[in-house]
Amino acid sequence: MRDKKIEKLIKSEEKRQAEGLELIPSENYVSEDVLRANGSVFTNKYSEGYPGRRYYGGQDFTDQVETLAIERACKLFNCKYANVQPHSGAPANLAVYAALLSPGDTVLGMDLSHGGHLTHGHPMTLPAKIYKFVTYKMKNPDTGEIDYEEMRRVAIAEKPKLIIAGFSAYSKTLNYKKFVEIAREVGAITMADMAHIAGLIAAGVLRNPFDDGFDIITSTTHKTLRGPRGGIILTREDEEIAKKIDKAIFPGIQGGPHMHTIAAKAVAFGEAMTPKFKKYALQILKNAKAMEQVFHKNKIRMIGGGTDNHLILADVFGSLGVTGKEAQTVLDEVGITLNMNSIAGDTRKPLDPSGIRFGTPAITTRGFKEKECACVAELMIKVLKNKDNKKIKESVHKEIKKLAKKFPIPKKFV
Ligand code: DSN
Repeated sequence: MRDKKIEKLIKSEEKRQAEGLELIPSENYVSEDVLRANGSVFTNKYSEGYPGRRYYGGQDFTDQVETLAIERACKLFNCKYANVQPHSGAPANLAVYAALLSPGDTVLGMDLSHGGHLTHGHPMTLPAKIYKFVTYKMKNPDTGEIDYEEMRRVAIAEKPKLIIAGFSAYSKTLNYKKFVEIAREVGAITMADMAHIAGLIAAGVLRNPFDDGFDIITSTTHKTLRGPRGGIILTREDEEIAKKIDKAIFPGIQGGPHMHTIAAKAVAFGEAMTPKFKKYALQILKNAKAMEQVFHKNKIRMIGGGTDNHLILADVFGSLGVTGKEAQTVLDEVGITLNMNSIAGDTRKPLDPSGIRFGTPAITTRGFKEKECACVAELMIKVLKNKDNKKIKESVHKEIKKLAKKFPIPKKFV
């Protein structure tokens, strides 16, 4: 590469990823095939519109790429319509709102502090300035069960047009049937934002919200699904909704689709259809359970009491007197990357909350099994309990580097 400054930074990031352990539950490593498609000449091409209906010439191959991505997405998630153009999860969610709601309409989503996502109505986001968001919460953060009675009461009182199931920091199982039941009672459309668990749903190891009657699924493509940074919107069977969503993405909120990313999405969807991917998804769950058990054994409080998916939210301040920020920093020092996170009822500020959020998608891609994951959990706790002990931190860092060396980031998944 001629740009030596950027080349150096790429190499440094490669080294950081290779030598450390990635526990941020929304991150993963892509295959060299996904990287190749993402870095391909499709980045040069403009193709506003949809396959067969474009506003620019020269679309012979872009049309084929996008059609393949759509077909694979539909097959993977068992639905009729897919829009593969969203640049990421936030525009995917915004497009659904723009397609189906009028300004001032009400949306019911999970409270951010109980695990929901910013795009489900945080006051600082654009959607919250256009629509009215109301929330549901967990009944009890120690079991993680959603308060469906309260959700129903809010839905009847507020008459939302859209009800969202989905999260970015929730480790338990949502009862999709209950969502659909409540939505039907008040005439709302249902949308599942499955960004975090898309890979687990694609592999069939977690339940597909479409099987319980959800109308729409939105997702990113880079988390457990292990594709490029990007988004998708899926519609089970309603052609009218699908048409409105297409219009909302283009020309509604986006211009030219990123065809290189769409090519990479198609590759990732292809990889996710393989038996190997199913095995990978199962291992993600087993690995998260193995980490959960170590945290249990050490009496560290986990929101929801543990995990049913790929992530764990631990109350490190309540259990160990270490703040989320301190935990994130000290674990970074020993080569473990995760993120601080607010927990339900947190009395601390978001920039130094009580919790940490971590998960197993990336280390499972590296080949970690239960044994290594339990070992990582033990090492994490050792560091958290000895955060000012230089010697202990140095020895843990050595262990982490050894593990990273033993399990290099793979290039091929199928
Ligand atoms: N930033 C993503 C996450 O880490 O969960 C969600 O958008």
